Amino acid sequence: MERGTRPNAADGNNFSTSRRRLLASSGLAAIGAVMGGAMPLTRNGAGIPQAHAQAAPPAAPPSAAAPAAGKGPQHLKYPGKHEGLVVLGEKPLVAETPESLLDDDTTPIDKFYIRNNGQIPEETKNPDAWKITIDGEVNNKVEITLGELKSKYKAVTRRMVLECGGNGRAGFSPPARGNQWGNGGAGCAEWTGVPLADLLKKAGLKPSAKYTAHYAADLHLSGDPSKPSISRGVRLEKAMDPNTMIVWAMNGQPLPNIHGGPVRLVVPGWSGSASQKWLTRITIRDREHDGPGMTEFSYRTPIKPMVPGGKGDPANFRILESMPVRSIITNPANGAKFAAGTKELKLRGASWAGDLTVKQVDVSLDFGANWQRTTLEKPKNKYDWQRWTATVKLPTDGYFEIWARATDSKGAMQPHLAGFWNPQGYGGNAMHRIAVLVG
Ligand SMILES: Nc1nc2c(c(=O)[nH]1)N[C@H]1C(S)=C(S)[C@@H](COP(=O)(O)O)O[C@H]1N2
Ligand SMILES: [Mo]
Repeated sequence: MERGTRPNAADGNNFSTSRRRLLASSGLAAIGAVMGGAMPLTRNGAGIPQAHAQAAPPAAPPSAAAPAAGKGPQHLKYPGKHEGLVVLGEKPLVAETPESLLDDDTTPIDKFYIRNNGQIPEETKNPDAWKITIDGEVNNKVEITLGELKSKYKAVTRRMVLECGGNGRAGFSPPARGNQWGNGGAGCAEWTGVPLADLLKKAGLKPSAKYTAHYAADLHLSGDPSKPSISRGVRLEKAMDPNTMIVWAMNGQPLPNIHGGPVRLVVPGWSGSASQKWLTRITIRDREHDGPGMTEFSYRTPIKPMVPGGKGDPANFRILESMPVRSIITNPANGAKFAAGTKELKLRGASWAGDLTVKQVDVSLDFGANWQRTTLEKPKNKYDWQRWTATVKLPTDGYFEIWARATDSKGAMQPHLAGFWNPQGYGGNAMHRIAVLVG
């Protein structure tokens, strides 16, 4: 299909439902077409999605994006999880939280996104007997049960963002491979556990120690027990950061099985894939890890920018680490309707910036011509997200898009569109946009 004939080619990553529908109907044929033709330019991020232009949006359904004719998003049916979550994949199970469901200061467990790469293991009946091993480039191999970990080490609780490395992927054009996340592959929960550094100190790192390799109990989709479903790792510096934790509780509850219970890693600020669920073993290596999720285009981005839709050379890619700055509008929901004569809107949102903090969040009602600074809260602790609020005046009734744009502590701002295209779509942090109708 030609780019120009794609009816929804202008929809932004926040209007991901129509985009997913588009993807479902066209498959990935667009990539081939684009590569065979002229050099593609990055798609214009502005514009009104069809569903909004044609019909009045519905009053804030939990799915946020306005369903047009045909099938809307598929909602999650999973014990203990909110039905507003949108299924991006069933095998493995992947579900996204619409931005408007991320309106709590602390993301409740039922609203927290789900990302699996393999089979979900059965819930353990005896969590305290769960064993974790630390081996490799250490002086003393450590084998410890969760029960011992809880009783022998000092527990800490921190509110920290967990974000999938592919968050924002739906903004890429041509489409990048993988789950088409809007901005809801993220959540901010209270995690309780011990710093990984405490265990690594106990094990005693050899001078050769450089990198971690994480292993878990979930089976590969194929069922082959010799293949990890995913096995990522981090540089030792990140592993020794006191905020990198082995956790067993989420929002004060025992860590649910679906989120990696009884015990997982939380490596805040970096791609969520490093935060191994159902953690069984950490092997310390003398070089960068090479498990599934560490090679080729997987969680790796180009060293020099590549042609969108082009074929990359893995030799020019490096591993993805800190996530980029992002803000979301959590209230109102995309598609919200307000009574005629409404003079102002109260906006709420959240923002975060990987290893950095957020310096400011601005909002625009006129496609970026004018920006208004929001009131931004401080994080509770490092890696917490920062909530923001704003009251915006409406000049008239009518159709408005609200755009939100965060700036990180180093001055980097969210771009208008997902740039720096890469085959698996990492680093897409286009500013969030919603549409509302007044009157
Ligand atoms: N064992 C294991 N750990 C894993 C994964 C997995 O598939 N298996 N997925 C990773 C990815 S890609 C992400 S984004 C987060 C998602 O955590 P959540 O499902 O609790 O939101 O877990 C990470 N840890
Ligand atoms: Mo992820």
